[in-house]
Amino acid sequence: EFNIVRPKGYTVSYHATSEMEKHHFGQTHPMKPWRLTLTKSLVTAYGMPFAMDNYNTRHATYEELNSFHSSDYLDYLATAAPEDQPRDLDNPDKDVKFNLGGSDCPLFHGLYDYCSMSAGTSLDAARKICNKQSDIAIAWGGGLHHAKKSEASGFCYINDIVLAILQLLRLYPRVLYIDIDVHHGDGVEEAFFSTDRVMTVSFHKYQPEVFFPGTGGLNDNGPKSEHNPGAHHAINVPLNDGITDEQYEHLFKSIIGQVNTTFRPSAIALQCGADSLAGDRLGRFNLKVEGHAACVRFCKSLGIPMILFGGGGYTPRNVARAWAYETSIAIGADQNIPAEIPQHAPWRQHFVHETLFPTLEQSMSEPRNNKNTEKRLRDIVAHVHEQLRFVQH
Ligand code: ZLS
Ligand code: CA
Ligand code: ZN
Repeated sequence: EFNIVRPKGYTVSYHATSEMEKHHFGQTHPMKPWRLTLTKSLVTAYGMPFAMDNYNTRHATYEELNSFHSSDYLDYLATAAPEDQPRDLDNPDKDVKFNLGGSDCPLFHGLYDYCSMSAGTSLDAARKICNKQSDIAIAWGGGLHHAKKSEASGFCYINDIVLAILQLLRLYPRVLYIDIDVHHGDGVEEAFFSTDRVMTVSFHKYQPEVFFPGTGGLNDNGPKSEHNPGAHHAINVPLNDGITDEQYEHLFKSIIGQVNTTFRPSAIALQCGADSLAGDRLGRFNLKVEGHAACVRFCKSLGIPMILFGGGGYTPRNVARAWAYETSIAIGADQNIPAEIPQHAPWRQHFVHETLFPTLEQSMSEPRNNKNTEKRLRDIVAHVHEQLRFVQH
């Protein structure tokens, strides 16, 4: 293909299943599992599978899901039928159990299969890292960071990230979780609130009452009770509309650079939600594929075993561009792949602008006003620096 060869000295594994991509949340729902098909077809059109170990994933077992989620919740998830959805059209979120069946987390046919496949993808990725069979494991079907122990939330039913991190903790003393989805990674943060073996860092749009989920303020650094080892191990980077590549990249490198030297993670779990890109249907930022991908490149440069998860992303062609390009970074082929989408790529018609790197103007008719001042971003970095003084490893 385009001179894409296996990286020397390290292994990248790609975990996916086309079964997952066939599920539908409903006509109008923003979450479109077929964006994974689009991603895979772009990765394949560029010839990247030749440079990776490719695994068709299995379903996670009930016992595996049970390592984080409660049995009550899983039993309902496994048996609830779409017909059980409340029919009160004026108030669709009324009377839903475990937050299942409302408009954000609908019950749909094959829901349990979909969830167990997403989790299976991330668990397989974690196992490859633990067995030292991969240096970077890719699970674009995972990244569902809002799910709670006994509750669905924000399009997420099973928290595959928590399950994967629990696997990593069997072998690695400290895991760094980084979340570049435009939403706050609340479910993962909460799951590891009381341990100092996981540090969570989420970058997100923050505007309580207006933007989901409304948590993740600058001063939310984990419960500060006296005997909680997890205190100071949650870092939040609350941002405003319209942040640019340059600002985001600078912020990301200074924060993650500092976190890396103080926390000294032995493994990294990076949630790459693509709804932080410009032109996303639910997002608010002005990031281009280059700015988003710079985060992946920086994490790779730290030379620590890493899982790349998917997450949000509601403009499928942009999701596919970002995740395909980030796959090329993982295998070290980013210098070799041409920006032009290959002629023979199926679905090529989806990529209106036939390049991997659309400009801001191509991504959205009217770029958002940037409401992030340089002063505010400096204050955020200073606050994080203060927090890290409490962290000693
Ligand atoms: O991070 O804002 C909310 C909650 C509501 C407002 C929307 N209504 C429908 C329900 C109650 C307060 N929910 C967010 C969830 C965002 C989840 C992001 C997930 C992730 O990217 C990780 C995967 C939200 N924002 C937008 C919508 N929901 C939303 C937009 C459009 C629709 C269609 C389908 C359903 C109802 C109409 C819907 C939800
Ligand atoms: Ca985030
Ligand atoms: Zn999101």
